[in-house]
Amino acid sequence: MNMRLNILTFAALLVFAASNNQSYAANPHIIPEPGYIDMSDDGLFELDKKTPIVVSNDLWNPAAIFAEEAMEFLDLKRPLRTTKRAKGGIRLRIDRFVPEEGYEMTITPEEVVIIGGSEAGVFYGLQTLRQLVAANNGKVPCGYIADEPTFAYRGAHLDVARHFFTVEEVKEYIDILAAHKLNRLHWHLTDDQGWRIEIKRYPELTEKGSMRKETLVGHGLKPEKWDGTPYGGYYTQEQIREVVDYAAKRYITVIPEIEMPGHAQAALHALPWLGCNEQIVDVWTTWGVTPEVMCAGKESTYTFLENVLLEVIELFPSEYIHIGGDECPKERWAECEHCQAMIKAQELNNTEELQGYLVARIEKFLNAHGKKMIGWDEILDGGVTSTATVMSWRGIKGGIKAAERGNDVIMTPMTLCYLNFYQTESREGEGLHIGGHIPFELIYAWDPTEGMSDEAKSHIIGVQCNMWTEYIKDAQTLQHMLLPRLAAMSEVQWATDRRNEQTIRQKMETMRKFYEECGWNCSPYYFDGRK
Ligand code: TNX
Repeated sequence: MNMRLNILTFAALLVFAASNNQSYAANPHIIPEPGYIDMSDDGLFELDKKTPIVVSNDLWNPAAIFAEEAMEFLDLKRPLRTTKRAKGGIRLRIDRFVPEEGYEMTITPEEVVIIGGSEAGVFYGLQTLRQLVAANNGKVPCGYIADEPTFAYRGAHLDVARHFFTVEEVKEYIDILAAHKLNRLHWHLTDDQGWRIEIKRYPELTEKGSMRKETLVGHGLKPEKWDGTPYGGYYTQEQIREVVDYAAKRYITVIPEIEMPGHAQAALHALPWLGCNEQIVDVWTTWGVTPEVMCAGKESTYTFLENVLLEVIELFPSEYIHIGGDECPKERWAECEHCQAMIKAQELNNTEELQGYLVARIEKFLNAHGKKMIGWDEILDGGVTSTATVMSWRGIKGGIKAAERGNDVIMTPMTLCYLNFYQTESREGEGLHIGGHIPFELIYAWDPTEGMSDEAKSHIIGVQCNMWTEYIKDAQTLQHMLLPRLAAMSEVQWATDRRNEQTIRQKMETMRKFYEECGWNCSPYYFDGRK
């Protein structure tokens, strides 16, 4: 037995050593790593301005996107031609024998055939081809690739409440996610420091709640200072639709988050009757956790939340709606007659359970409107039904516990998934950020279902990275925080076979050039060997 294992290990080592010495053609650099690659065929497919994209099964959308993207890498003046009939070229079709989001790609000197399990599968095949085209000026090594994702939910989050990003900037963020084969954008639209989505029923939310008087300077060391500059921004419903549509064309579902009952001071500023004591509060100018939260005792709060959600449901086709639920201090509730009356009426034991009551009530409302609810892992504290999907941020243990209880879980632990954290230990040259330390290598080495029972594993629907923007003020910095760490994240989310420290370095050098050609701002630390 031991002997056999040794021989196997030795054989594996030989293969490994050989693959490390292989040329790019035999071992092309694709991120995230495809499930199966065999580039042993000789020859090249040469893509140029005359290459047609031949479409069947109505695959005009992925074809058109690739036709445009190819322009950048081949320096073309106009997009590639898309057509129903032509010889050779890039040929796209769907076959139900290929896994749902997967694809098979066969490259010969005459043609590239991409067969997807769905439109999305074809799109991902084209994203792989895009990287191959970019790496070698349109010359693609011949061979065969079969690929499919490990996780169905491959998310990235974007906080537009702390700092606002324009429609164009959000679209570019979406482009970056799509190039890494992610399929969910979790859009954090409301928080203490700003309400960013137009709600027709309550125009005050954006009229008053989208603007803060000023912003805390730095980490707020005592004595605290503020910058004296008003800051704001919001999306009209039309702009929201535009972003949702843009993402859908790239097979990304946008999941909106409306924070409740905490992280809602901007809403309380706009509509003071949402709070327990109805005191006038500012749109918050400081970071952290504020005691000013929505009152969970008054019926008017529930009516408000339902009316807001009705408009949100109309705007977002996503099956999930995120209701926040994190970091809700209970000090106002403890002193509030309405909250205390609700605790009594509902026979609850304490304010923790009052939060559980609010969340459960909102979940019922969403379910009745055909939507599923996601909440941060605090929604487990007040007792929640097993139908809610939990976003586990406070650590890995909470996620495992929820999965074992039968809740679906999205893994997004702060220690591995917070891309607002520093990228190097020394922090040299990184600018001011919130704290923490998450280098590329840490994410890359992570196995999100390690040590879990098969039962628990079956409830881990995916993995997400989060981008909180207290210290991320512009799109340049946003991309600097996102890249290259998103590449490591996409390996965790998509790839089945990814732990090869040798090849990932080479692959990332190629990817760095790809980012440059796309005009995306990638940070240097990983490439300089700094972690
Ligand atoms: C915790 S993660 C928060 C956010 C902050 C973030 C900063 C979570 C559910 N809440 O409100 O922006 O930390 O890293």
